[in-house]
Order: sequence, then C-alpha cells, then structure tokens
Amino acid sequence: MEYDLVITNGVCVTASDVAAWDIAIKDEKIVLQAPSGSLAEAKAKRIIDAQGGYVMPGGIDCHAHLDEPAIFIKGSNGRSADSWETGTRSAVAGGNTTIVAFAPQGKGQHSLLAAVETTHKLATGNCYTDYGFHVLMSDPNPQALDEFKTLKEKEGISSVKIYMTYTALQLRDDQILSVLLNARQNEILTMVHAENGDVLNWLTDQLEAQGKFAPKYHSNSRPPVLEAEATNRAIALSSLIANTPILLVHISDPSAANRIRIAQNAGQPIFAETCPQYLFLTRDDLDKPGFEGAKCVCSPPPRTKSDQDAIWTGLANSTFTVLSSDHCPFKYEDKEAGKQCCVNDEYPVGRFRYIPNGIPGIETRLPLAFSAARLALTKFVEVSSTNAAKLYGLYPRKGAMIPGVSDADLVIWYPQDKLGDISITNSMLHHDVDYTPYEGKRVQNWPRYTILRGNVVWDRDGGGIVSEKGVGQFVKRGSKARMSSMQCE
Ligand code: DUC
Ligand code: ZN
Ligand code: ZN
Ligand code: ZN
Repeated sequence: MEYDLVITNGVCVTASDVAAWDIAIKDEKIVLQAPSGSLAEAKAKRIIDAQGGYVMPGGIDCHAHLDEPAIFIKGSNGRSADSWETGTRSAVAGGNTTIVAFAPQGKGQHSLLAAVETTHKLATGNCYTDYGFHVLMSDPNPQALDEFKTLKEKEGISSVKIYMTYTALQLRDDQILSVLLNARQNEILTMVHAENGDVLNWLTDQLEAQGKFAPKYHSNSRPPVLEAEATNRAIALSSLIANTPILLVHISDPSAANRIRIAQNAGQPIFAETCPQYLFLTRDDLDKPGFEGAKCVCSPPPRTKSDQDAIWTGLANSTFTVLSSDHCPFKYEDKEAGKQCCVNDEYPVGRFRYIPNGIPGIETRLPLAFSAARLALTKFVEVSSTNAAKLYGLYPRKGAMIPGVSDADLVIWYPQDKLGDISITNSMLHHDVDYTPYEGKRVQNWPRYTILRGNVVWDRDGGGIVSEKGVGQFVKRGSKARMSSMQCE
C-alpha cells in the first residue's frame, strides 16, 4: 500500500503514552503505528522526518469567540476582531486542528437554529481547522429550549454556554434550571460562565462613584469571591437537576477551583476549564501606564502569582478537565469596536466597565503551556486536546491517535533545544489583532508542523501557512464521553 504521509523518527505523545513510534496516514486517517524508524523507507507520497521532535494529537481548543458581537457590553458596537478565517489561521499556526467556537443567539433572536445558520454562513469555506459550534444562549424561551433536540440530533451541536453575569446575557437561577433540565434530556453539555453579575454591577457603580475608571479597577470590580459564589451556585443548581453535568468555564480563582474539587470528590459530574491568562498574566498587568492595561482585560480577570500556582496544581491534579484559550480578541487601537471605545476627553483613562472583555490567545495557548513544562507530557495532551474531544463529543475521531479510528490531526514540535529561546511578538502571530497580551514572553518551542486530516496546513520552516482556507470542515459532535469513574452520571 502507498501511504499518503508517513511521519518517522518522532516521539509520539498521547494522553496515556510517550513512545517512539512512526505513523502512517492514508485517506485522512491514522492507519498504522510502528516502531521508530521502521517506516522510514515505506512507500508514501510524503515522508516527514520528525527527528526526535514530539508528535501529538493536534490541539483542540473548544473555547473561542470568532466574529461575535460584544453583546455583553451595554450599548457596544464591539465585535470580536477575528473572523473564522483569521481565527482558525491563527489557531493552526499555534498547533490546533479543531476548534469549537460560539453561535451566539443575538439580541431579540428567539431561535437558536437561526443563530446556527448565521454562524454557518460566517464559517463555511473559510476555516483552516476543523470546527464546531456551541450555542451561546441569552434567551431561554420555550422555542429555543425545544430546539435542543434538533441541535443535538440534526445539527451535531452538543453544548450550550450560559452566563451568570452581563446584563444582556445573565440568566436567573430559574432560567438556568430550565436550561439544565432540557440539556439533560438531550445530552447537551452546559458550559457556565460563573460570576455574580448583580454583585459586580454594584461594585462597578461603587468604584465609579469614587472616580475609579482605569482598566486596573476591572479587577476590583470582580473579586474572587464573586466567582466562587457563582461557581458554588451553579454546582448546587446542577445537583437539583439530578446531577446533570456542567462545565465551569475560564476558572481563575483557587477558591472556586476548591469548590469544584469538593463536588468532584463527592462524585458530582462537575467539569472545569482554565485558560492561559490565569497561568501567565496577573492583576498587575491591568495596571500598566495609560490605558495599556486594557490589553489584559478579560473576565474573570487575571489574579495573583500564587493563584497562578494553584491553577497549575489544579491542572496537574485533574480538577481542571481542559485548558482552553477563551480567544475573544478586540483590537486595541479601535475606538469604534475595540478596547479604546471608552477613551475620550471626558474619560482619558477610559471606563473599565465599557472595555470589551476578552483577549487573543488561540495561537499562543499551546506554545506557552508546553514551554512552561509544568505538566507531564501526557497531561499536557490530555488537557489541551484529548479531554476536549471527550467532553465535547469528538472522541476518538479527534484527540487521539488510534489507527483506523482517529483523523490524522497532528502537531509536531521541534526537537528539544532546536529552536532555542524565542520571544513572542505580535508580528509573528496570524490573528487579525493589533496586539498580544504576551508580547515579549519567552517560549522554548513552537509547533513546527500542523497536520489536518493528513494535510500539512502549517509548516513553520517551509512557508508558514501552506494550505488554502476552506480545508477545515464542520464537525458534527455527539454526546460527551464518560470521563471518570468517580463521577456518577
Ligand atoms: N466570557 C468569555 O467566555 N469570553 C470573553 C468574555 C467573557 O466574559
Ligand atoms: Zn425572546
Ligand atoms: Zn465567559
Ligand atoms: Zn469565552
């Protein structure tokens, strides 16, 4: 048989193993794993010599906002900066092969299916990675709840995100219960943004009354307890709906993580996500001169150095199921739709309450986390790829390297020490954003090749993005896999 692609001399890392295997690919699938070097002479259209570099399942980033209106900021014309084209281009240059981003239910839009149709129009033919949608639900009206069945069975959408904050999005507890009930009936996973919106609005008013408008006060308006309280409440609401599984997204606060851990230890199906901003940024980054701190305004806000350590520990001990980017970019120099929309003569340091919440990070997620070397290699693959596939109904087609079963979605890193120390600059990234919050941060490795269903899409030394847009396909997703014997579902 002639293979389409063979990868030889690499060290394969999955969520369970580190082993020197060669890999053969045919018709977009991994078809064979064999001892290292044994396929070096195989008949193949292309052979990549991975020379002692790590070969892993491609990154799966299931938390990104592309071409989304910033409905969470009152009166805002803001729109997340990246399109499906530029967002997935950036993703693939950072080692990702699948992303799941949001189909937002617009203001006044009753139907979730209409939101899905709109989002398909934005994405179709434009993507460099395979992709799926979560619906972002701001109005749990009866029609929308009824649509869960069609979403799951016909559209291949098996997750919904809801908010406990932002005036335009925030659901009351009774509405959350209705979502959880319908989600349970249709095996849809509910992602919860857990911050107490009423409290943070009140604190914001207090800060403004004291003349505190600068970006750093974003952090004061969202103290950790507000995240811990909402996390606790979400867990309680899940327990009322027969312990229906929920995923607490973008957890930043160790006390919220502890509450999650307690629920997990009690056997509740509570899953959690954290993001690079809670591992690599701190609240001090919001206190840069002038308005620069706005570049790191996201919600929840970055915390302290010791909180970062606790979040790393939570990744290592499986409190966190996934490490996602929460790529939600807004341009900095954009007075219409970007971070500077609230800077004017009256408010020269802006008004933090109107700074669009979110930062870019889809391309830097894997290089930053890999270079930090704080997780075992298998753990790194688990939280950045395999668990995302399991949670969101993509496994084992995605997130694994099982011959005959898994798509040939791979990321190949440079051999250790080959690349040296590189400094992240915005000019090397592929998003459509005018800054990165990680400017100047040093990393020791970067994805050398990203391979989507057997096609090289990113070749760092051979032209960068080497595929046309449109190679990425929509993936219909199924139910969440069973993920832990501890958690009774
Ligand atoms: N939540 C997100 O998930 N992304 C950006 C803004 C927010 O609050
Ligand atoms: Zn409505
Ligand atoms: Zn959120
Ligand atoms: Zn998000």
